[in-house]
Amino acid sequence: MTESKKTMLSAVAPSNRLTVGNYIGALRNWVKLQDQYDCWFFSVNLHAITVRQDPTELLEQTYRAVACYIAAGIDPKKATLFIQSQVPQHAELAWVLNCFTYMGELSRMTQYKDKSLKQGQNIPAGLFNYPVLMAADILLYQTALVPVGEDQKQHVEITRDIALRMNNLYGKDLFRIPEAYIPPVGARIMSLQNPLAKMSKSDPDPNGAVYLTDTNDQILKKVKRAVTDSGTEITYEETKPGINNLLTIQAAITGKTIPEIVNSYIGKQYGHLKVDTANLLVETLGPIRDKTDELMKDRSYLLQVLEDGAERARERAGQTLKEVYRRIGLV
Ligand code: ATP
Ligand code: LTN
Repeated sequence: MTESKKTMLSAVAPSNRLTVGNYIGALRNWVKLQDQYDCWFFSVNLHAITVRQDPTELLEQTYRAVACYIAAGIDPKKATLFIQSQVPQHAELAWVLNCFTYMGELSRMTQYKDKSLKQGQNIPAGLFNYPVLMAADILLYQTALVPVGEDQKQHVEITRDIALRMNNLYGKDLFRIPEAYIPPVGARIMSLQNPLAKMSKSDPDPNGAVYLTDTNDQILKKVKRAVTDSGTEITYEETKPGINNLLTIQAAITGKTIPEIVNSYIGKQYGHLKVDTANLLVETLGPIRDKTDELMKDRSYLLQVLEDGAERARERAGQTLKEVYRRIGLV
């Protein structure tokens, strides 16, 4: 059955607890699309170490990310769930792809530019090569669709460029050329404290992001304190990034259009919009948080799912890697 379905693959870096940005921009769409595809979702701990991580925290977040996928609605009986470091082919193919990727194209990556600025003098080479490992993640599984938020679009594009380059050299059927799926609404949720910057799980200000581990009370407080704009009327326009962000969160979660939501606030104030958005987030994220906690307690179930997943992943990834080695002339 799964053979006839195209492959969908995506991942989140366990660099911290997941945010509502990760949920709306990525996870939710995996859940929505999962029945139409042969699905592979994983926790990319090798990507997480491109910036310094505390080992104990990293281990915990690596498992928690996968627990979150299941809690958000990914069915582990249908999708293959695994941890990147348990499938050595990712690092192996990444090396090969590194030899077919140009410094110039990597230095154009906006995520690299943003993240390297925060590193001071000593920028890890892994941060620069990050997109190459992501390309290996995707190409190993002959992926058709990669559902991600807008910030990752450029990385899927470089993956396509690398794949096309290698296909031209070694045969058109070596890699399937993947497409990004970017959701029409909610592809870039903004920080609650600075609505001009992307909400990010590694933001040092914990009030900028709603985490999937936050208590109901924390969610309510953070959204009520969200930075909004001058004026009082609730409208969606360029001069109101804070209000736009709250409207977008509501639209993404409820499936209503922005004009519909704006209409429902005629005559109301920013405070109403904040309270409603906060309640909506509590309703949506509360059950995911509780289910994640349950899964984290039942570690043996999670470990079993991941063990099975890693085995399937090694097998699938191994086929592609073997073919790459053969065509390149590697013993
Ligand atoms: P970090 O701060 O560690 O870079 P992050 O929050 O940016 O983390 P990633 O692990 O880089 O998260 O991203 C996981 C997925 O979530 C990707 O598909 C990414 O595009 C998506 N995503 C991340 N942040 C947002 C956001 N603010 N809005 C929408 N989607 C997002
Ligand atoms: N770079 C991605 C995480 C990631 C990913 C992937 C997403 C690593 N490998 C493969 C999709 C497909 C990010 O969101 N920071």
